[in-house]
Amino acid sequence: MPIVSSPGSSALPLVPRCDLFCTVVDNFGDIGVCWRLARQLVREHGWSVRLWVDDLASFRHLRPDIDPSLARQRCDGVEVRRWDSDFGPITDGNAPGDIVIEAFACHIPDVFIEAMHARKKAGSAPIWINLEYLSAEDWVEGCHLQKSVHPQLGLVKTFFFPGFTKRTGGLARERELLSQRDAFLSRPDLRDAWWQRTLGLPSAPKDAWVVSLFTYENTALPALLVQWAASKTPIVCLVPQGRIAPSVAAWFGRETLAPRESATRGALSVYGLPFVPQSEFDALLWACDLNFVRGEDSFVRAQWAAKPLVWHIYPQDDEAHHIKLDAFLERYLGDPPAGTADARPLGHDAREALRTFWHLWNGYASTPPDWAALAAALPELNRHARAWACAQASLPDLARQLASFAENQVK
Ligand code: TRH
Repeated sequence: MPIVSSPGSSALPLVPRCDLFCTVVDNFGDIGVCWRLARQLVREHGWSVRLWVDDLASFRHLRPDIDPSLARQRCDGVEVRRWDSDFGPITDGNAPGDIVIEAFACHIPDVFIEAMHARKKAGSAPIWINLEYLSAEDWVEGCHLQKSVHPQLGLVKTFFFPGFTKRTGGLARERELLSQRDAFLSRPDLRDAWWQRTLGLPSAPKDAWVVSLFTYENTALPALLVQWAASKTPIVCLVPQGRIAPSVAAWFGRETLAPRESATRGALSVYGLPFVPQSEFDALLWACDLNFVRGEDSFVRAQWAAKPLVWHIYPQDDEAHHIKLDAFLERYLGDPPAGTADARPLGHDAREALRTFWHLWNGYASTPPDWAALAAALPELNRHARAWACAQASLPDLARQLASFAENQVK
């Protein structure tokens, strides 16, 4: 479709109706991002949101009360619709709302697009948005809010890019997120309660580094586990059920590391974690001193946790993800903007320890990542993580930007 710039047309009602389409490509990031956004548009912006999902079984991992057998259900004020391969004819029950969001360039049904066109002919074209994947690359600013026109139907689609600068669509951040985080971090009793609830331990371990490990399969893992086992400071590693847990179990000579099972070698203790509902995922990140995360949504949440993080980026063909990873590192390791609380530039050693560790964790070379160098930098990285979160929080969040964009289309 040709890129143009032209505004939308119809007036936005008091309670805008939004259709948000989500295709689950794999894992949990696609539905993780969409579910978070749907809830926030309802709770914080008063929208009526219908979330179309093609894989409710995956969704159920994040939200256990989702019933995959139901074509239609309500959850936290969001109408969740099962997006079957046969969308069926357009009726009053599935006609396009005022805003249509296709997440990550998923293909919304032709019959639905034709119904959007019918709305346009009636003088109220829906605002059509393609929500893109997150990237820190420079070109994102130039593409954010670019428009293209459907060659046959004349419908205008706007490309909405999340990002880390004020010329992008921002990051998902709920209104209460940072105050909830700060309450958790300032109250050891909340942290202890989390340990009791999640692992049945009486309290958070003292004098140990606590690390969460939510990551894809990784050939660098055994070398890291060896270093952790030999660490001077004890390491407590929490491993959610999923893609990395079998490799951790295998390193201990076991078949599985089920929830609440543990294993110890030298200074390293590992605990299997249940896959928690998404609403409880932040607490896991807050409870740790260092978080290994992946994909998109956990990567963003780890930044809001204001703790040091190691990102296992989603691998792409031709190593394209390395460009994306380096673009983020460039921003993240840069000096915090003036005026950011507790902002001091990171020292050279801390900066390079993190950069090198991330590179090796993401397969840039077959050298093992250097845990000792990263561990030495953790206090400084901790301060930096807080300054980064604080600077990012000064920008408007993704849902707010989407809502403002939709409102501005009709002014
Ligand atoms: O699961 P991911 O790897 O997801 C993706 C998808 O693969 C997608 O196709 C790809 O394009 C994208 O990454 C970049 O990682 P992500 O994005 O971090 O999503 C994980 C979600 O799972 C996130 O919302 C947090 C949630 N989660 C829980 O709710 N409970 C848990 O216990 C854990 C470990 C995660």
